[in-house]
Amino acid sequence: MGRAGVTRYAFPDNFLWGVATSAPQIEGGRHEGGRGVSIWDRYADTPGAIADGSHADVACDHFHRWREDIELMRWLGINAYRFSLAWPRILPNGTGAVNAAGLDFYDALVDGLLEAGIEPYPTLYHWDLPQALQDRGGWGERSVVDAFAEYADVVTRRLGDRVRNWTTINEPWCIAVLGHEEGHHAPGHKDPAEGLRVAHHLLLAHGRAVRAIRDAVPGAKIGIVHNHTPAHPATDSHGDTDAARWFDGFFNRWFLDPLFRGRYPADAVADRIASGHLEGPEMHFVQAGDLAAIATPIDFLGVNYYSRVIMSQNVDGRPEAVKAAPDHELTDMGWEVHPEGLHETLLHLHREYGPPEIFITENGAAYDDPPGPDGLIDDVRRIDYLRTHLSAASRAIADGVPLAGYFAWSLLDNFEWAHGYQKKFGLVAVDFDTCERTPKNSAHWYRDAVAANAVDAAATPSTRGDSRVFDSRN
Ligand code: IFM
Repeated sequence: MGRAGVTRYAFPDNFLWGVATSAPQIEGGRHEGGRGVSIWDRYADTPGAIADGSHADVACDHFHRWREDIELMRWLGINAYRFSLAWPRILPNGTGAVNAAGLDFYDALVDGLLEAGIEPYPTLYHWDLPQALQDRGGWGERSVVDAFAEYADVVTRRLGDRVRNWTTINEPWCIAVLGHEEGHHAPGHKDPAEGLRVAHHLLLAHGRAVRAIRDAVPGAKIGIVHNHTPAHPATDSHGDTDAARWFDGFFNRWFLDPLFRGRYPADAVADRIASGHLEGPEMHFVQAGDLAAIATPIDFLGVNYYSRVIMSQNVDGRPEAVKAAPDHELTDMGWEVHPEGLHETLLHLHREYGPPEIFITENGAAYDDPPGPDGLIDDVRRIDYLRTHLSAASRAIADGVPLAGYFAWSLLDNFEWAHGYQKKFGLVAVDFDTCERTPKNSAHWYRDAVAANAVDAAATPSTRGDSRVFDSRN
């Protein structure tokens, strides 16, 4: 028990508390330090692609303010930071000539984190493919796999003396489906057959990178990040149950089965053939040895959890997602707040696939709360979201899941892809005119949770911060 009568969920002593960001969403510095062009630069330059017409040329200006951001992390008291490296900053043409200034940037960031007692958890790829590679066919072309292995080798040989924990790719589903099947993300293609090839090349690139990192960094701990979304049938009818199975196959098992079992899920392959996305019964882009490479053992699975999906069979007999009941809270993304789904997800992944360790590599909520008269952003809904999800995570540990850490998404309000700057996930607000950072009340709450290594099951009414703009000298 914590406060009188309130259940307290404690975490193990060695639990990692972190925050997560990604280079294309916070870094900026588009034209600086020898950086090449990424597919998201090109996509954001396309009229109408980004909801608010913005781009990430400056974003949170982390490229110049990274020291201030480390001070923010030190103030939060966290012991781990998940961030991504910009491939076009390191290899501006995707392969070949290395940009020394790009590697120097991450070298200094890593040193700064370690000096602050914060363990770096870099991700090699969080969606910013060098445009030069896209011009050669991007993730749809098999040669991208060699390019990714080369990039992994270059980076890990430079940083591997200090960085032990490596993540290959963030959310392959989003890259394949949002970017290549549905056209909502860069490069904006709408080609389901290409999406399937892309998914395979991403998985293969992951497997090849695992081997490259193990060669370069003895003792490295390596994982991949999947955005797991549990699917629940709207009713217990056969049609709705099958719609939930369909979604799980398309969204979750299409990635997890090859990674942990060395095969694509047969029912989901059959679904794809039935929908005309595969020509004939063969996955012609899968070559001998690919699945063994994809299933190269990893040390951890990163899980990004935001919500669940409720599935139904529509009048045409097709699977479709339906809205949650009106009394269920939604975030500004329209995603249902469903913390129980995190507990379910963690237990499911542990029992079904048994990764040696699991990290929650992203979890958080978009809410736009304006500052009050005292200047404080009192984002109670975000605090509630974090509290209930952390409670679910703690219960999963008690149930035997080897959950080793939690990274809140995100440290800063940032460039939320096709939504631009309209969706705010940060614990810390960013004024996008001045790039000034102001911790929200959730940042103060998270800081208290980190210090206590525990969360209370009910809200703490007195968690109020002060309204000052963050000044690392304080
Ligand atoms: O902002 C994204 C992040 O880049 C990937 N995971 C989901 C987040 C919220 O949409």
